[in-house]
Amino acid sequence: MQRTILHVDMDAFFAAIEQREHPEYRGKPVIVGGLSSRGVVATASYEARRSGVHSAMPMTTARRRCPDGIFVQGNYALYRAVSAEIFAIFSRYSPLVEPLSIDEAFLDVTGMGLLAPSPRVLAQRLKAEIREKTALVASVGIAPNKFLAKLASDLEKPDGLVEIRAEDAVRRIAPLPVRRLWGVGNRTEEKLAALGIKTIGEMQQADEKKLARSLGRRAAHALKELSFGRDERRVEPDRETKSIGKEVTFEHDLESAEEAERELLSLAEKVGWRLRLAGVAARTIQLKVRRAEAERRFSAEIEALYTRTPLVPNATVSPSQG
Ligand code: TTP
Ligand code: MG
Repeated sequence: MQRTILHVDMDAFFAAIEQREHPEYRGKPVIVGGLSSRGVVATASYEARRSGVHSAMPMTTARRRCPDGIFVQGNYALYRAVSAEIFAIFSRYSPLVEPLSIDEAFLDVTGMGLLAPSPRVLAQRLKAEIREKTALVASVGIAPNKFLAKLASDLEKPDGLVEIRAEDAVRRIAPLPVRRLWGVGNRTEEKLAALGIKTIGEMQQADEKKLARSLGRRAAHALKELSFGRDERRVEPDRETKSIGKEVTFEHDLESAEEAERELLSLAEKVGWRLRLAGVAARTIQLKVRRAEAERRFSAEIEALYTRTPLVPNATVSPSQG
């Protein structure tokens, strides 16, 4: 049966809440995040994004790019409360709501024909209700599966409402960069570029056997499927937490691999504690290292550290640079 999935994602969530709370911030570049010299940007209003400010950027860079910005530490208790309000609205549109983060979710609205004459009208009502009740703006994607719905919600942000129909999917997504495919990060993107694959359309044309030699059979197959807009994953409302982690930002750079190793051990202990507390085991370990912009001296040593033998059987250690 053809499914109808909505992906809803709030626009500039933390920054939009700040602009709602402080009318004098409206229409201005607002940057929310850690304000210490080591802070990072949590998010930025669309006005600030025009100056090149974005999530996860060091706050010092954001200040340089946007000297006239309004910089705020943020009120996380308020953001969580607003998130709860939004999820309460989602639950009025479908019993199948899968939260993805504080401001986004999948809604399986298959067979919700009684609620609205079409999925588009349903999505318009959802957006209107969010706006009325929270004075915030959401972008919505409508599609026959999760992958396409998430992609669609992002296409015309902010205040987007994009529907990708099954019959148009292959053609609609062909011009987009391969990065849009789920699971394609920096490293895969590079490997694909080496094979001359930059767009989803080129992925559609690619020879799967050749792809498999570079990426492995499973990844090659998964990417081929996605490139044709095929994705069978269900919306899982009661999905449990899939990851447990701990991260810290240091006031001063770590100066040696020994120091890095000590911190790593301490982080690993904390994560281990949380895993035991939750009574779960993990399969994949991801390590995120942020390097000082001007200071890359020890990066090779640290790299050697975190690409060492995986800590648990079957674990994959995937370094990701913040
Ligand atoms: P996003 O939905 O990724 O970003 P956004 O809502 O600010 O902007 P948009 O969706 O319009 O592109 O994340 C939701 C919130 O999560 C964001 O407002 C702040 C927080 N966040 C972080 O704290 N750090 C991050 O690196 C990211 C990406 C988000
Ligand atoms: Mg968002």
